[in-house]
Amino acid sequence: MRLSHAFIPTLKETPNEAQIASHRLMLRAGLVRQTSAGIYAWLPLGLRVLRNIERIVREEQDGAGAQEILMPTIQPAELWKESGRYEDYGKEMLRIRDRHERDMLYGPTNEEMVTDLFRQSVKSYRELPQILYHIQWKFRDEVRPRFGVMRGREFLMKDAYSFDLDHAGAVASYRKMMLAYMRTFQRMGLKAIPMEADTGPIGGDLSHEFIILAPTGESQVYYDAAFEEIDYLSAGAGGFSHEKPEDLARFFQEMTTHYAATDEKHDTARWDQVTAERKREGRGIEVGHIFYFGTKYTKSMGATVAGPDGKQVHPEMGSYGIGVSRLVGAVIEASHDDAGIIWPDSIAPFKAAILNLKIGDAACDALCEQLYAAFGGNALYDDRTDRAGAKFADADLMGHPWQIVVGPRGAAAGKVELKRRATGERVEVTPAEALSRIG
Ligand code: 5CA
Repeated sequence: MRLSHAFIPTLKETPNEAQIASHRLMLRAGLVRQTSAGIYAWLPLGLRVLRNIERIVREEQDGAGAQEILMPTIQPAELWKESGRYEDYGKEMLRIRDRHERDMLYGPTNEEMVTDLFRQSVKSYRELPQILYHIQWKFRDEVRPRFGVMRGREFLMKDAYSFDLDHAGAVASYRKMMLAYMRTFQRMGLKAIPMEADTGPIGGDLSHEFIILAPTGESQVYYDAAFEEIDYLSAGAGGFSHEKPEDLARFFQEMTTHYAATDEKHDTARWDQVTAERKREGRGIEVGHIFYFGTKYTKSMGATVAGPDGKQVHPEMGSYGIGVSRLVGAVIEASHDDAGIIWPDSIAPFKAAILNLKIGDAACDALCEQLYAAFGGNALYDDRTDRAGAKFADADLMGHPWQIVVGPRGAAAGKVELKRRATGERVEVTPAEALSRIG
């Protein structure tokens, strides 16, 4: 993308309404714009990040054996009347009436709808287990939407739903999803800690929140630093495979042995047993939440399958959410400095920015064009006629992992300056060397 014609409306001033770093930076770097309270339009730079997060979430869900579907945002009220949640959900639910006076709603979550799809089609225990997921916009009429996309009213969620014949199967699905989550967050450069949680309006009796530390988090959290040392991605010794039940058991054991709790579940007696240098505490942001609730929905909505003995049984369910749009803000909370965003490579909107310090200089222009072509669309080319200082500031603000700075003196000698955003480290290299380092 060429910056001279890109729709990336950066702001010099800090917007008044933004109270936290991620909200400020998302507005200043031109990622999003608010269109109503808690509702945002995603502009090209923000959308590219959102898509990258979606891609990682999707790869890990697929890798764990979940199947992608796409359910609508608008749901019929009848389904929610069946489960009993139509009244319970209260004012958070946006209720809509269509031209035939039918009660509809903008989905805040999809337990009812997925249970309906399941009961229409799955008839035998032989078809189990099933894990279905989608990545779809939700609406919750939050009392206090705030902090930009972190607590929006409309937000993008990945929600998965598991169906198993019995409790043991449901527990295996729960553990599989938990492992997929730890892998997902690690790939985004986040240290997310699973913490036992309350189940709230989703219901059930087993639940974990996935929390990352950030000063602006909404709850106080406590955990053992042991979590920070675990590598969920390595397949070798110590790695976990979601296909082996013994690995899943070992994984779950590890996730539940080390201490981790939010304020509500904090146990000072257990916390006192964690040695001082391993204690981590601070504010936490919830980026995911998983629930096991057994037959809550299959019973209330009459979903059954024929069991091995021919008798009808209600499958056991769990649901598994990731705040996809919230993650954009959460990653920024975890990774920024005074100058701007610092994107992890895996979700950055572009691999690199190319800064042409002298537009019109034949050597600079030629070199930049050559580099830009080599990225095949995965670089942002700053081809504006602005001063160098403005280009540096915008590149830092937008947070590209790499900056390739092309000035007239260097270009004449066939050299560029390569800057790593995270460390500030700069080296003078040939364009070929810059490309190979960026990879
Ligand atoms: N049905 C279950 C799991 S699929 C569910 O809805 N869980 S949830 O309510 O915990 O939401 C899942 C995730 O969505 C949360 O962990 C959070 O990361 C994100 N989320 C929830 N509410 C909001 C909101 N108002 N704005 C942005 N993200 C949100």
